[in-house]
Amino acid sequence: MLQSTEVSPLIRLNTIGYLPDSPKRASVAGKFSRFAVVRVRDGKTVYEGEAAETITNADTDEQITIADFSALKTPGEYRLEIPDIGFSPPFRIGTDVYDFPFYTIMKGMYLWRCGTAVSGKHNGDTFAHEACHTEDAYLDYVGGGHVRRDATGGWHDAGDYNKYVVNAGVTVGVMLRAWEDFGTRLRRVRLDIPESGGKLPDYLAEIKWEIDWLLKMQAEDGSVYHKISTRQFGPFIPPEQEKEPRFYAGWSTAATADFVAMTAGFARAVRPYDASTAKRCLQAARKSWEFLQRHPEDHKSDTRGLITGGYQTDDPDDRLWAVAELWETTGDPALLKNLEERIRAQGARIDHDFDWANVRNLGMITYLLSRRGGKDSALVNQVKTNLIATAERIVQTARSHGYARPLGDAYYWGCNGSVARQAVVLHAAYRVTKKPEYLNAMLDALNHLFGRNFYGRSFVTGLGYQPPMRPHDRRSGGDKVDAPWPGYLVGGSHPGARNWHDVQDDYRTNEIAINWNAALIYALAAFVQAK
Ligand code: 9MR
Ligand code: 9MR
Ligand code: ZN
Repeated sequence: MLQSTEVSPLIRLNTIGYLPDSPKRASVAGKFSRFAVVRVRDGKTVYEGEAAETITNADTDEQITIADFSALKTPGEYRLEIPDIGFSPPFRIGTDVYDFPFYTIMKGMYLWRCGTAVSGKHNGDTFAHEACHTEDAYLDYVGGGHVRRDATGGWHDAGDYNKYVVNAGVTVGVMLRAWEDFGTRLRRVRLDIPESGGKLPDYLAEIKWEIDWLLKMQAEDGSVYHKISTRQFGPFIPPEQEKEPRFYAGWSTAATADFVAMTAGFARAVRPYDASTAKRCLQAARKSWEFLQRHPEDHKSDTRGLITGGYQTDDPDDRLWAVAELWETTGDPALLKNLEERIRAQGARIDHDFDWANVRNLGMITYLLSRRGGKDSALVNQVKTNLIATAERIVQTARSHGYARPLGDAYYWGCNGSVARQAVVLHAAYRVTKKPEYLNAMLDALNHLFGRNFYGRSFVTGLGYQPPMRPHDRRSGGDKVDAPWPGYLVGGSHPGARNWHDVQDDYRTNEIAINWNAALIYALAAFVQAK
């Protein structure tokens, strides 16, 4: 066949690789009739196939022809070879293909830690910073004068160093969902973090780093401050060099409700390992839940003077999620009644996609999958029907898209995170029905993010073929290492399918954020092998 092994940008597939027994499809933006799979080690052809269907892909304005090599199941490292087009990037087939990505992306969470020194190695480079933001934070904007009250710790939000409770909500919520769904395997995963070898599994220890900060965001009366931030977004310098004062922003009911959900959910997860932390978290959750009962109004944070991330959002979905987690942890029948009223009032909806502004799905799934008795079975059936309908819609959306993107042609700020987060609804539907289509659509999400996309590139720093090199990340832009900090999913193309720019200034498409990483953690957790 061809002489050189030059990679053709027209062949787009998962450049991390495929599980042996899963579907394996590449999207090719060019005409061909036959293709081969060749082994990297010796160039030997191990599989030959014919072009499958051609899809007119509207969002990228391309004719995409599919090369299907699902029948190849032998572990190894391969490339596609297509006459007159060229070679694909190399990729693997193996049961463990997602183990290192999972490790790296979880390590990304660790490297996001604030208030402490961090250090990690990747590809021969060391990524490190000294303890940062050790003076968090001042009460000036919440009526406490220029007085410091401890709010150190937690993860930086994104490419900026601020800390926002609402975005922590969907992040911790999705990570705890992964723990509930895949905990038996996640328990065994080693992350090589400072807590490794301690009483908590590494996965929960990493989440605890965020929870310990969140507990400091609770005020005396049970309300929860909305964020900790500088007055304005700061420059691209390492975090320990950022000496601008950081302040509390006023409480919000959305942040308070998310706090309830996170601490109640974490209490449940951590209870078998650490009863005193579980107790502390549950007490905190109850206190904030009681505050919310005294404050039924949707109260937004007063963030005047702190012109950083907003994360302002209506609270009915947050309150639903809060009571769902508190009920699941305690079994209190009054909470179940409250939850079911909210579910009815919100139409028992399962939303097609969701992010920080809408956490209803998390509460709905907790309710549906709960093994606790006393639920209204008619309501349970309604939720189940809606869940399956939404999962079917996601499967159809992926099927009719040239790159099998489970979010179809929706492109918005952070849409790569939403592509990965589709896995949460899909897996809930899988638990209820056991239909393999739902697992396959979860894999479609991973395939897309790791290279089966218009760019033929990985969207995760440090992983896969031609990953992002200039993310909007203050650590990456502010240190002396050429490579960006590893293990971060960038936000993704928008407003259209062809608007991603791997340029540091392009924070609209090339920033990184904890909520996007958490979604990818969930999708990967479903498939980690964890030997
Ligand atoms: O760098 C900021 C990024 O982390 C935020 O996500 C983004 C949107 O809120 O804002 C970025 O800051 C930009 C600011 O909004 C406008 N001036 C340029 C800043 C980029 O350094
Ligand atoms: O993810 C957020 C996105 O949904 C919003 O449209 C956008 C503009 O408000 O803000 C995004 O969140 C950013 C936050 O405001 C500041 N930290 C970085 C976040 C990711 O870009
Ligand atoms: Zn910090």
